[in-house]
Amino acid sequence: MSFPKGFLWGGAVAANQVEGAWNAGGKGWSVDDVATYKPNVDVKDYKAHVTVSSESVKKAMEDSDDTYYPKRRGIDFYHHYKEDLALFAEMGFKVFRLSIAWTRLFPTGEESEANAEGIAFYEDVFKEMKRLGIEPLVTLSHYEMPLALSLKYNGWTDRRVVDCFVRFSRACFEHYGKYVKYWLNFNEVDSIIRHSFITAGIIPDLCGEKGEIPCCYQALHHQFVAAGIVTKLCHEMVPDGQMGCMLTKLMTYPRTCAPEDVAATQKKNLENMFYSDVMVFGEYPRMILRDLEKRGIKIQMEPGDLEIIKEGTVDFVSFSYYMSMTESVDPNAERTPGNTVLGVKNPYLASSEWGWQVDPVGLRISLIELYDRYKKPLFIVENGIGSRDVVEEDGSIHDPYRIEYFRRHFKEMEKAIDDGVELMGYTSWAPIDLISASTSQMSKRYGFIYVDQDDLGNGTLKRSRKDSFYWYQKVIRTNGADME
Ligand code: BGP
Repeated sequence: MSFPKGFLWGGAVAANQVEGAWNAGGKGWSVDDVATYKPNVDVKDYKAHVTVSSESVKKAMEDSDDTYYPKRRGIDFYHHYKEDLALFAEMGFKVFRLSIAWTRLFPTGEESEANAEGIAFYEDVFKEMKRLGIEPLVTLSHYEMPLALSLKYNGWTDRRVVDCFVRFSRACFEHYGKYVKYWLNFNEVDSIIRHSFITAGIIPDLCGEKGEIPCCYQALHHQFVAAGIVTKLCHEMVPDGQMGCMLTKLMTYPRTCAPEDVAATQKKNLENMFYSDVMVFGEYPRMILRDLEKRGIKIQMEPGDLEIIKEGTVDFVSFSYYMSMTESVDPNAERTPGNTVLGVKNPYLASSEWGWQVDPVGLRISLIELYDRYKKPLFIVENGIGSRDVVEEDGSIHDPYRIEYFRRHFKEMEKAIDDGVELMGYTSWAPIDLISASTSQMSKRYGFIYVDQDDLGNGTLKRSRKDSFYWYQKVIRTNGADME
């Protein structure tokens, strides 16, 4: 068996990492607009890159020089979207995943009406996609909270943000429901524990005595409630609308077969899947609630919350997959970074320059595990490798390492499909070079399309096709039959 007919091949980006034009068209400040590029900080120390304080946010807002705030400029997709979509169409994309910047529609998050210019921008984007025959897959929230909500309410820790998000989602369904059938609620909903600011607008020093972690769980509960409400809304407002959840699939193996290592690994994997468990099964897992209780973390719930969560379960399960790691109870075990995590090194795997361990078989294991657990169609909505590329004198870009990464992962997807997994589609991260979510680097490149811009924003923004562009085009054309 090979890839099913109609398999949705494509690519994925997020508004804050590509659009730029951060203050154009009536857009308000978003949390990403204060994300800082830190050239002197080790790129493997992800925490140092994603951590903020009231002080650093204030300093960034006062800084009108955008050099060290790359997400403000992105790759200027805002003005290049026609050219970029044409390149995706040339590769044969069936689907393109993008997000809607909340602050383009609601600059502070609290306006009663959506900003007309913002509405018009995405409408044009979707019309162009339809013209090109590319199906949109839209993430409602991909690290794009209005900064005003973060400063006023400490982000999602405050219940009132649920209403703001529902108003935003309603506007999206109302205006774009005729173009968009596939929706995702929160990108990597589990990431709140790893970077609470970009995921949920939480500024740790505003959490007071309570501390950051309890704030994260409270915010998460609000996101679960919001997810339940908007899933129902999507079903009511969007013809054939489907809502998916989205998790970071952090594959963890036991470092040894010592039962203690296996037990520690099991705990880690259960914690990783807790978020999608809630959105698929419509209830908090008992063991997670018990764990929170033991840690003294109390979530404030309002009457009716659990019913909302129960009634608003998702239609499909999507996830990102980049790397795997191992777990060990040995405190001296050597560690390595992954996607905003620190895990124990696996001696059988090679790592990217950023320390992420490349593990295609782990993708197959993840697909089987998630399908067996949820029995819902799966969608891989992020997968790729960040690498430095070299532009040759003649302008060509040879990236065999990228082709190799994708080929090995696609072969494992094919095996999982052959084993019976229902896989709707695949969107690579990212089809075009963009600003890194964690380190705000431009030089950590993921694309099939090269963008001429460096970490400080120098460059012409010219788009060029890498070798991998033609390779992915062939894969799509043959629906995965030719990966050579
Ligand atoms: C995921 C995020 C993306 C993306 C990707 C790669 O966790 O959903 O936004 O950027 O990771 O991470 P990075 O950009 O840090 O290399």
